[in-house]
Amino acid sequence: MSRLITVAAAQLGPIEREESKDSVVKRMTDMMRHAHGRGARLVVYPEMALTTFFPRWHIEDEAELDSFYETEMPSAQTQPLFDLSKELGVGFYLGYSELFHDETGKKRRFNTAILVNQQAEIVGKYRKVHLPGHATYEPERPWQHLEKGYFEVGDLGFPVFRTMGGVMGMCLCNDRRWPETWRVMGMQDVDIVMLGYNTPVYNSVAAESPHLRMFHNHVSMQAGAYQNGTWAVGTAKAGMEGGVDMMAGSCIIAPTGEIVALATTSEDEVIVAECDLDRGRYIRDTVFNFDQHRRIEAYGLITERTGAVAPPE
Ligand code: CDV
Repeated sequence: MSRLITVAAAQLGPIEREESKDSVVKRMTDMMRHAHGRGARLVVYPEMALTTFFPRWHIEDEAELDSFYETEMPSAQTQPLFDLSKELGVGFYLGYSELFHDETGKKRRFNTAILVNQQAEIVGKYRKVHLPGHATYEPERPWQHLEKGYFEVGDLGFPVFRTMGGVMGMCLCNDRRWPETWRVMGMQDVDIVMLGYNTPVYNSVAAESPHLRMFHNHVSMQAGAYQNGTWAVGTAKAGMEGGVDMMAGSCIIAPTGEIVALATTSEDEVIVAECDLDRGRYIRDTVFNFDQHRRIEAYGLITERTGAVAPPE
């Protein structure tokens, strides 16, 4: 039996600080309809899809900061996405900022993604593990990247979920640059890794051309896909947002590492590809047959050591 699923990446153009969540959700449901019209049964939205990328600002007012987070999912504001998902039979990946109080009453904040199936049920959750940036205000930066201050490190690992005819995995933005992210899901026989990203076109702390940054964006995902024989869907929040130019380049990547669909704008844009979930099987059975070829006795440092240590001179 063939395992085909048509997948869309629904890239969002800029979301300004003042834009309401209702307005953003309307843009997202418009794209879900468009994707469905092109045959998609699964739509991947960006990281922090419901708001502007607020970690670029040092926000001292706690109430204002909280306004960027979701305390329930679905909520009245996000319900239209779930209603349309059910009506059309389209699953989706959604990145958002999660806020809740734990059993001790402590406020918890995570950079989160959920997976919703074609019956509009939440079937998976992921909390971002690799948080880039810094924890406190750094005046020398042209813009802030306060993810380490606004979120805790994800506490769910990299789970995968058997749904919509395949084994589905999720990560978020900076995670895509780390081979460990991909391999942990590869070790669970993942078929599609979905991820949203918010990446400035320019590096605020080092000289790096936009061309090189787009190369690193794509090469990370292409390598992760190929080395684990999995599809990858990377969806940007793009364009000039809050005075910072954000990278586009949303793409769907085959298990061969080839980009099969690529966004050409920095605006709201839907790209679509038919994904054969068995396309990567030959890779997983041959060159990356983990069971035959991995040598875990040589990989100990990967989990024993965090930072690199050079041998003595
Ligand atoms: N949202 C992110 O995780 N952005 C990072 C930037 C700051 C480098 C990224 O890896 O794209």
